[in-house]
Amino acid sequence: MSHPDFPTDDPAVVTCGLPYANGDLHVGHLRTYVSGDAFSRALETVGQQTAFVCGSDMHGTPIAVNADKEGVSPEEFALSYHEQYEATFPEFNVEFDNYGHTHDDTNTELTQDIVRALDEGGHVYEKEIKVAWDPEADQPLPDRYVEGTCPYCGETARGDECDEGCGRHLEPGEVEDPVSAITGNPAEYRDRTHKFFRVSDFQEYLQGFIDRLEGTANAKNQPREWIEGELQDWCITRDMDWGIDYPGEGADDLVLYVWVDAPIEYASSTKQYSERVGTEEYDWEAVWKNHGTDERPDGGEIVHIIGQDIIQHHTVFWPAMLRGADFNEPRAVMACGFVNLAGEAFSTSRNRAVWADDYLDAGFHPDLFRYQIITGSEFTADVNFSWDALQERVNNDLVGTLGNFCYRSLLFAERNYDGTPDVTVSEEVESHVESAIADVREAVNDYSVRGLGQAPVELAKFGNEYIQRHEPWNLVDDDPDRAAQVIRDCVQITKACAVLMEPVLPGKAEQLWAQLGESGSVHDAGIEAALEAPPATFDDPDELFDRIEDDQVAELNEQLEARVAEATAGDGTESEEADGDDESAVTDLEPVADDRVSFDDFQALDIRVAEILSAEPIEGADDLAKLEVDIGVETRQIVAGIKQLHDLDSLPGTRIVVVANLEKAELFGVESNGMLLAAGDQADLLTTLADAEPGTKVQ
Ligand code: B3M
Ligand code: ZN
Repeated sequence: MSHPDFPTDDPAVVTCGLPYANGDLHVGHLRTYVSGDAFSRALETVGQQTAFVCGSDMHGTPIAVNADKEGVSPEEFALSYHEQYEATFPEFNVEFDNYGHTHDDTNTELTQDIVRALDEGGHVYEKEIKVAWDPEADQPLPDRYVEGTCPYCGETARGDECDEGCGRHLEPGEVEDPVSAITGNPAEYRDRTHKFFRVSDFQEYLQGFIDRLEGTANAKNQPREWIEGELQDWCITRDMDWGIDYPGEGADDLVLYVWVDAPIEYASSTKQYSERVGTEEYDWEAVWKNHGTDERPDGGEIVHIIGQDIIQHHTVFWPAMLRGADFNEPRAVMACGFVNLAGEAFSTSRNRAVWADDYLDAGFHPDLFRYQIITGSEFTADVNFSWDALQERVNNDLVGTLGNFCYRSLLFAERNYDGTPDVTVSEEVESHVESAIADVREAVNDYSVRGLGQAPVELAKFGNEYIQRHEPWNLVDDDPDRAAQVIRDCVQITKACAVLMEPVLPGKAEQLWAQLGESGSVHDAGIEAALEAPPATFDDPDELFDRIEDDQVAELNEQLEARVAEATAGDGTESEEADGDDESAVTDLEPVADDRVSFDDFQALDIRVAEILSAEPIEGADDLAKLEVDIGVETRQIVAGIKQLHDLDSLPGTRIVVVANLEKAELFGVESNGMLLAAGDQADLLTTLADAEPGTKVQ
């Protein structure tokens, strides 16, 4: 059974994945929060009562490890990041109704209540398991205190997560060849008694839940495999001091696993909000407690916004916990892709990151970042942040389209009519604004954050075309009635832009609202305000957005490069890489060839993704290597001049790009059946950014 469309009669809560209070925020982290903020504002704009809550995730082994390194208590360590985040979010116009943390009293109590309820419901049992142990430090090694090999994919893994390989959650005892992260010594496994949550009790329930779940397709599809297969029970305790104490008998030395109390903070934070504003205004229990049926739980609309790497926690463990404690289930999970920095992953160890403060220090308005990150790709896809991408979006969409339309409309209106001309809006424009409103309602109900960002710019595009089509500047003298009509329409479109901008560009929408002479805040305006008449008079407008100039982008790029170089200096391999970009390489660049090739000629090349299976030196040839490569449809032998330039032993498994239909050639008596593509004198091998399979055509 499907849920009724937003807005519903029940209150909603929008939550964002909790940041670990464990380090500075960079713009990659901010995607979830900016998107959650925009989505919750949009829900309110369409008339849904909504609370927007979050909090810092204070527990877990990495925080304990890092606090230890700094010689402070985990609480002191985590609280200082918590305070930092609380101050940073509003600087990006991310305005939570409540921002708590997982170690506060509200969350400690609610977590213990929920775990007690699961225990009383018979869903928790005790089991003796093998726990990694550091024999030298004589202490247990929970989660990240132990490193080893993933039993599923063979990659290096941390104790609770295969973060460099298959991405699976790992249970205690699963990692193979364990090594202590504290002393580096081989760890032992010892028997310890732990508490387990019997997730399998909820298998049937979860199958129904996943059918009802709304949100993004990845959040619905990814967990099916787990929910339909055999569900493993979940170890919910750890041998640690830092965390929330296990509430039951006989487990005095155990704390709850961080992933138990972290999602409960969603409810705790809502509770704190309720307590602050009063239950008359917002009742957290009406949202979170379940008194209804499976098909239509009688609670509110719970919407979780998270990164795509934590879907399993939110669609398996979490709904099972909620169900076991008789709480309401999430209505929707929206899982976003990652953020890349200029096409590559962020690397905090190489300081290859744009930190939240870097962005703010550069002096850009927060709404510009919000717009770029929200419209830069579909919500579920990876998005690229770079200063160039920011410049491109801002100059084209915000300066060139949205800002330009609003400014010229208000300026014309103010100069000629002191404000809004005294006529009614035309049917054409009214119906266009109505359809823009319908687009926003649809974006909300489709969970399309990108659609929310596109709506006001699309409307302004129409506005620019409308003004161009009617040329009011030519009508003022000859046909003043027509001129007044056109400008009246443009002021209406401008007002509609302000209303539609609010979710994604809240600060700029407020400025535009004030320029229109509106009283109050655009934040409190419902979507119907887009159709209401603007004030009769207003003052001279200001330009809403400034262009981002090339020299500023160049300077910011240089700062970033210099920082990466500094962070990697001293590290042989990395600094060599930085040196590889040296100036001589740049000044030696050839001009682009004058001769053009036709598209058909280009199409004649059969270029494909391939995977290197083996690489061997060719005896007697200084530079040549013989490669076996998988091109999907067959295995090929290719000769390439890379012997001196690459470590041949490390090449198998590398994805490359080859021209598959090049004439065969013989080099040093060895047949070469195809050519690999590589850049420059160093034969920098071309590869793919995502995971296109061998055989995929490059076009
Ligand atoms: N603190 C951060 C992460 O894994 C983690 C989220 C908790 S959400 C309940 O992205
Ligand atoms: Zn793995």
